[in-house]
Amino acid sequence: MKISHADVLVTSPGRNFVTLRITTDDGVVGYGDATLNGRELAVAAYLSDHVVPLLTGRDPHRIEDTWQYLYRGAYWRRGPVTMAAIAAVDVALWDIKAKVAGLPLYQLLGGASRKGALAYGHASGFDLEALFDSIRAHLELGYRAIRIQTGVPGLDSVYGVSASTQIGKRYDYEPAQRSAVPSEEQWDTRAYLRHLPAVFEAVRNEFGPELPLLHDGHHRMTPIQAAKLGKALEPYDLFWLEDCTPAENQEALRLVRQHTTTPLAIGEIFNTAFDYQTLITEQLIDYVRSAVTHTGGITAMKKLFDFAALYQIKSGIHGPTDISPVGQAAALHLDLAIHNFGIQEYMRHSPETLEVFRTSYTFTDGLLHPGDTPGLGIEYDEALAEKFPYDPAYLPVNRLLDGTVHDW
Ligand code: GCO
Ligand code: MG
Repeated sequence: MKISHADVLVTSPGRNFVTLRITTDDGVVGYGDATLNGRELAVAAYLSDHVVPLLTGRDPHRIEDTWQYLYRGAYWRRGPVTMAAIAAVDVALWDIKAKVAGLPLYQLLGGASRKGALAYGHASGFDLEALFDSIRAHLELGYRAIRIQTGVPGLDSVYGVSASTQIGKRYDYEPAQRSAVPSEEQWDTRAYLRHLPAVFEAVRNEFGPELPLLHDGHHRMTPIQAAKLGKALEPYDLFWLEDCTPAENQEALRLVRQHTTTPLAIGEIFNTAFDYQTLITEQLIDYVRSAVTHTGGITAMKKLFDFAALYQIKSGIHGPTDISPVGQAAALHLDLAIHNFGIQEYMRHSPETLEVFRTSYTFTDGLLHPGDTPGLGIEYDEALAEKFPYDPAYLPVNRLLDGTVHDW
């Protein structure tokens, strides 16, 4: 069996996605997600110009060899563009292998370790009333774990709640907007730190002690600020506090860890296991947040989770809507199979997205299941996809109140 050709498919049904489709000489087709929010065309070009020409004629079953060939063979390693491109090839090859075997992909990864993957959704509201309504709506949808984000007094727009409407229109359900340049948001960490504990107190008073609650700090705090927040949130028993610091400086998390027992999740912007080396070996985090799409695919993620498992660290795979249904399906097969599963993010794609990408995954009683269709369980409607041409969209840029650019 040989790879006969591969196509890079760019579409925008509600938001922009890049998909790699690999076809074998006997007509088996595999899909991989290569979407990098706000930098989509860089990955599309990397694939079309430098990866697709290398795939023709290769044996699609040699997944590990192809992964190493693209990673080591490029000489220039790592980085979000390279690793998203490698991920797309890797996931497409796993899709092909599982289709040839006639099995859902999770069976090739060791089989099911659980009934389904506990999912968390995103509740948000500028004020408490809106937040409570959003939590209730998520509970009605069947979610059994919920991330909460609110407004901060004095700030007009805050990550996770609502996008500023200064430029372009709001784009799908997330902060990126369709526009030629990014919008700008404001930030004040001290105001946020003063406000957030009271939000958690109110939510616990209203919804009780059992509901798993999560929160995303989105890389905005210094280590000592993160330590302070983790400590202040301890009475509210968070499932996790996510991305409390930018975390490129892995040693910085020692300080956070010394001061708080609030569980920590990090890694959605990381792209290799090396980004986690200190965090994992020193047990400075509790959950690995990488996306299959941005961290080299199934092959790399399985190794990363096995490494984390040695240190009792669990998975919390990144699953916002900027991961396509292909990337989400890949995550669900891993979630079902690995032993150290923690939780899966599930934001839900728009109806337009789900018409282009038809999925076999299900959400029942708060648990996601990848389905039992051979392969990943994704079909791509190319004719429909072509009706949604690429349209630029960017995540916002963040500034402190004095104008200084800050982590978004
Ligand atoms: C999350 C993330 C997303 C990111 C988005 C950027 O936890 O889901 O923080 O909301 O902001 O993926 O493209
Ligand atoms: Mg996040």
